[in-house]
This record gives sequence, structure tokens and C-alpha cells, in this order.
Amino acid sequence: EGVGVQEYTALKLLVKEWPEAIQTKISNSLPGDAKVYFVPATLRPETMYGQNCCFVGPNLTYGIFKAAENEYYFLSPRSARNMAYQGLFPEWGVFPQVAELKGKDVIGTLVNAPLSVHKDGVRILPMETVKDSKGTGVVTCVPSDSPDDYATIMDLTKKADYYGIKKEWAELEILPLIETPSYGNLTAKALVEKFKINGPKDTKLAEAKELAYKEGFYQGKMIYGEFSGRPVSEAKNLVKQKLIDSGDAFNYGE
Ligand code: A2H
Repeated sequence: EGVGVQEYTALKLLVKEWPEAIQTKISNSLPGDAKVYFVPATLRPETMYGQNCCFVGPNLTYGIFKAAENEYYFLSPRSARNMAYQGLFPEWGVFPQVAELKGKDVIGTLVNAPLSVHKDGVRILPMETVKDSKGTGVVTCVPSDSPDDYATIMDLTKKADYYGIKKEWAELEILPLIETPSYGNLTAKALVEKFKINGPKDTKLAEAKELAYKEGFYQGKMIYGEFSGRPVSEAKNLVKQKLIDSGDAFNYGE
């Protein structure tokens, strides 16, 4: 990693329903009316309209941390610690943990994803390539514009039984939201197909990711949402500010 600071947008995805198997553990650890949020870190806030699920690493360890009166965050302990030194918890350097869970425990949780077209909510799904050492260990899925996300969604759909998920959780519509001159309106799909990427661990994903990011940011134009028609390079900060103003996101750096 370089010396620069990575500026993430941390998004708040409110839990609507926990999986049956952990409901007792949750109600024993948290007040009945507690609001719990999954907190993915993203570099592409302008794509949040297209969220169709949210990923955790099935084998990673997560915590639920108390961030405010009645407000709790589901994220990696490492990121909770960082946040505590960025003034994101009430007391400097303190990140009170109320529960510990594995990613696999929360698969199937239904959450509300701010700005997403999928208004009934999206599911928490497994992504084996999520790194513990970056962001919050939670990754919101935008398969139209992230090759990693697209490759993972395709794999989950093909092997739903193997992953222990319902196929329909991975099959929500992929919304076209950015148009690029080279790859049309589903940049990630176009690149995954062009490079014949055959799964989420394919090494060609690195190059596809690089191209998707450059093309999207420098040549992309929004074709969905209130900033439709604007270049992505302008929309990025506008959408980010909108999410922060509505209380649905905050800045997180590392
Ligand atoms: B991005 P950087 Cl549409 N493990 O958000 C693996 N990937 C992670 C992660 C982790 N612990 N934490 C964050 N990420 C992903 C949207 C997106 C992203 C789009 C297109 C490209 C893209 C929707 N997913 O990232 O290594 C998150 O996915 C391309 C790099 O810190 C986050 O932004 O530069 C990005 O990687 C952060 O990667």
C-alpha cells in the first residue's frame, strides 16, 4: 500500500430481518429496538443506486459495535478500532463490542440499501475474496460496474446450493446506471465477458477492475438517478454528499 489515505464512503445498511438461526443470539446481545447497520466501505458512492446485495467474507470474524444510543455497526474489529480514532464513536479510542459473529452466520440477512432501486431490501451474501485488511470487511455489491461483484454474483447464482443461499437472493436485477463509450451501460459485465473471466478468483480480474474504474470515472456518464446526464467525475461527490446529508453514510479513511 502507498502512503496516501484511502477515502471511503461508509454506507449504513439497516437490518430488516436476521436469519432465524441467530435471532436468539441477537436478541440476547442487543436491546429489542436497536438499529443495526451493515457498514460497507466504497470508493464509488455514485453507483449505490445499483446495489443488489451486500457481501461479507464467510470465514472472517466480525463484531457488532455500539456507535450511538440505540445504533450499532456490523463491521470488522480492525475497522471499528480505526473508526474510534476518527471520532466515529462517542468516546475517543473506544469501540464497545456487543457481539461477535462469523460472516457465514449472517448470510441471508435482509438489509435496506440506501438509494438502491431494490426498495424491498437486499441480502447479505458470501464473497470469499473479501479481505479483512481493507475497508470494513463488508462490500456492497454493484454488479453493473464492479467486475469483482459481477463475477461473484454469477458464481453465486450458478452454485447457490453449494453456498447455502437461495438462488433468487443473487438474482435481483442488474441496473444499468453508468454509460461508457467503450463498454456500454453494463461495464463490469462487458469486461468480465471480454476477458473471459471464469470466476471470482480469476487473476484477470485485476486488469478488468483497473479498466472499469478508469473508464467509469473519466469517461462515464450517469444514466440513472437525480444526476442522470452528469459525468461520473462530478456525480461521485454529489451522491456522496447526498448520502451524508441524509444520514445514510459517513467518511471513513485508512
Ligand atoms: B467498490 P481499494 Cl461499483 N475486500 O465499491 C475486497 N474488496 C473490498 C473491500 C475488502 N475488504 N472493501 C472494499 N472493497 C471493494 C463499489 C465499486 C467498487 C464499484 C466498482 C469498483 C470498486 C461496489 N462494490 O472498487 O483496494 C469496494 O468495492 C474497485 C477497486 O481500497 C471498494 O469500492 O482501492 C473497493 O474495493 C476498495 O478498493
